[in-house]
Amino acid sequence: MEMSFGGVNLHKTDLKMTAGLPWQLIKGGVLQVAFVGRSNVGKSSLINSLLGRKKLARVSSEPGKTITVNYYEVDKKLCLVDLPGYGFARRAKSDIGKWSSLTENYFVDNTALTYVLQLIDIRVGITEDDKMMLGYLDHYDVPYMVVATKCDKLNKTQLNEACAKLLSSGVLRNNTEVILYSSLKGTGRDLLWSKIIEKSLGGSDDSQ
Ligand SMILES: Nc1nc2c(ncn2[C@@H]2O[C@H](COP(=O)(O)OP(=O)(O)OP(=O)(O)O)[C@@H](O)[C@H]2O)c(=O)[nH]1
Ligand SMILES: [Mg+2]
Repeated sequence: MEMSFGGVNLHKTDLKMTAGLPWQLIKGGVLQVAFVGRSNVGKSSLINSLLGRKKLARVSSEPGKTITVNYYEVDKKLCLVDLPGYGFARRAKSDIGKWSSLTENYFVDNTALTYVLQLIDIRVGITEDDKMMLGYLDHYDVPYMVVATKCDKLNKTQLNEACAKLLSSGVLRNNTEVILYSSLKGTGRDLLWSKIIEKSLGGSDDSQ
């Protein structure tokens, strides 16, 4: 498995910070790429897959596993930031308040944030909660692309249909890029890394 992209050595990764309260959020320093999406969409799995690690970020079939903002620093050049999942059907009101204050605060005056990966479960498509998140991203004027997760669960025809539906939903910004990903199989890994490097560090991926 490729462990270096664009001069970034993935072997040098560690969990730098876990923030459960707004004042613990990191607003400067090493560049950040944030991962957002509803609970269970596969954020933590995606981070593990990208980093070539099995259990760095905790994965669970129980929604709501990640309730903190977790910063995974790679080679002192880049932080992959796992934000708490949303989709609150079974959550207490106090949890929703905590989620909002942490998530909204994360975007405010965060000069280190370069790019957001908005995860959408390819089988589910864009939900009402996703629309709220996309609203935040528009409000804070953050550039984003979409990572369609769990692509191993659909066949090619279904994938094409689901993708077309995403792109014609009218909710995404014009020209939003969509990358198909499977953390289970590693599909999309090289492509997504080259995008992350391009969007955050601005260089081209010279590892190929
Ligand atoms: N088949 C398949 N399952 C996946 C994939 N990615 C994640 N999953 C499964 O989806 C479930 C949720 O994954 P997580 O990575 O914990 O999701 P999360 O978005 O971090 O969830 P929260 O921490 O609750 O916000 C787990 O059971 C994973 O094994 C994928 O690409 N393919
Ligand atoms: Mg998680």
